[in-house]
Amino acid sequence: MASLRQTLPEYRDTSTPGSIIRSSNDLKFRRGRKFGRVSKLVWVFLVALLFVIYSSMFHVDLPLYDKLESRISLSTTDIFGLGGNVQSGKKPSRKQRAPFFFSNRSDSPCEVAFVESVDDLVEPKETMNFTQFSLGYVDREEKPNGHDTFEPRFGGHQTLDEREKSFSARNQTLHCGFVNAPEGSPSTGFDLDEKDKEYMNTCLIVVSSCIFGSSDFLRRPTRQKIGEYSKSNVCFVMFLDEETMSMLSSEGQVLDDRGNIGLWRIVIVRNLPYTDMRRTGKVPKFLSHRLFPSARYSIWLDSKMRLRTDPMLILEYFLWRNGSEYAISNHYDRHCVWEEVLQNKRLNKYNHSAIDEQFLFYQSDASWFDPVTNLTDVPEGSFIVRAHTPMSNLFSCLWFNEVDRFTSRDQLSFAYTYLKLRRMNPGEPFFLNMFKDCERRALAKLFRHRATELPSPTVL
Ligand SMILES: *[C@@H]1O[C@H](CO)[C@@H](O)[C@H](O)[C@H]1NC(C)=O
Ligand SMILES: *[C@@H]1O[C@H](CO)[C@@H](O)[C@H](O)[C@H]1NC(C)=O
Ligand SMILES: *[C@@H]1O[C@H](CO)[C@@H](O)[C@H](O)[C@H]1NC(C)=O
Ligand SMILES: *[C@@H]1O[C@H](CO)[C@@H](O)[C@H](O)[C@H]1NC(C)=O
Ligand SMILES: *[C@@H]1O[C@H](CO)[C@@H](O)[C@H](O)[C@H]1NC(C)=O
Ligand SMILES: CC(=O)N[C@H]1CO[C@H](CO)[C@@H](O)[C@@H]1O
Repeated sequence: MASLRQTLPEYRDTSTPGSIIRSSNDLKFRRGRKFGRVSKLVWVFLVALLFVIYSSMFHVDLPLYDKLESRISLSTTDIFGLGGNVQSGKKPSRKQRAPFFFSNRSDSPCEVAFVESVDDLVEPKETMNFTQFSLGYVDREEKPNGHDTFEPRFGGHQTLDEREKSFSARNQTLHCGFVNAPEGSPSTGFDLDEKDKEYMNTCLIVVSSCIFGSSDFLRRPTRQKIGEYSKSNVCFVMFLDEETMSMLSSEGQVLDDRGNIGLWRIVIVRNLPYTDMRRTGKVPKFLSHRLFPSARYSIWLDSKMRLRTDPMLILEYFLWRNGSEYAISNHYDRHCVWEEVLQNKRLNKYNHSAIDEQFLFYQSDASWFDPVTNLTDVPEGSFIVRAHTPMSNLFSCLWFNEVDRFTSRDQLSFAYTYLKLRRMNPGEPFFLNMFKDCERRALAKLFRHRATELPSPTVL
């Protein structure tokens, strides 16, 4: 209880219990001894009542599942990562967790010690020990003989055997989106203009984001924070579908003569590969190494954020400074995959049986995968900084394939994909940097998504 009091100093000052104590003091002052006798009875009653409440709350041994569920039910429902409430404790429990309005809001940014200037930045030489191998990508799938019902898919038709082999960090050709249909069939989607493709082929460093289905506003990077070097050397690419583009136009956001809105170069995506906009958004999110084949580095930014840090400083801080090849922010609240599952189910935004199927598959595939005890961090995922190294590209493809095969909730597959990749390649390091969510907040200002356009339920 002492710790509760320490963590909640505001409770006493601002809430009703404080004022009750004050007014009963006033009463005592006026009524003297008589009140003293009455109050003894009141106290006995209160103590008994408190005892009943206490034992009903804390002495009942819930099964683990219920415990987790009750933990989660106490946190508010911030599945879209809008940062409305943030808990500070690592292991939230009923006893520690305060109602969100009393909790320590850690949604403020924390110190991020970027270098002073981009002028002296030097990209580390290739002497770093990144695992080397070469990846090829399945480019086209032919219709198998005798399969009249074969339907071409953007993600292709990877077999479970191919999936298993794809986790090996070695020279290989794997599925990684952009799988074309047989000659003569319509495209599988994510169609881009040739001139956009040409431009994208020239990019060496990319900052990208997307808005599909008019789900958000366009947020331009803060110009004053982006240096001259980045303005002329970094590609800022915003992927939009036609619907979003016409919505933005109707709101007065028009392309300049270079096809930009502010720093963003607008790239229109036609023929979206999935009806689920969330899943379509995973294509630019995970597959920047496919979209920008010459790029050495990429930064992914969810559309809910406005970039306000020079991309070169971001690369230096998250990758170069400590030799990482893939950096992603930690989830501020959920540190356990199983909590993530329950949260997704509880909010009822996602098809329960699809989530169950995914987890049953993971548990039967990998005896080591125990989502309750392997408290692997859940990525927040709205900000990803990547060197386009073989391991980083392989991980991106594997993660995309899980999202393509199972649910589009990428936090559910992150830990499994990462752990499986590590276990299948014990000798091949993957330099992952999971940084604190507050660091992400220092780089980019967070907004709410367009309120009217929350993803429709059960879209899997
Ligand atoms: C909130 O938490 C942070 C770190 O966890 C701590 O530094 C800060 O002092 C806390 N603020 C309050 C008001 O308790
Ligand atoms: C690379 O490997 C060498 C030898 O194994 C080691 O001395 C060096 O510290 C490593 N460098 C990095 C950046 O991990
Ligand atoms: C993998 O590919 C690289 C270049 O494509 C080649 O140099 C290397 O020998 C290959 N490794 C194996 C084990 O085949
Ligand atoms: C939910 O998922 C299951 C299993 O993937 C599927 O059979 C079912 O059709 C889905 N239900 C809805 C409403 O999408
Ligand atoms: C880089 O730093 C982060 C956070 O301090 C750490 O989690 C990560 O493991 C480090 N990466 C490497 C390759 O040292
Ligand atoms: C990758 C990893 O840490 N796996 C662990 C998950 O939990 C099981 C059982 O607790 C351990 O045996 C695994 O090593």
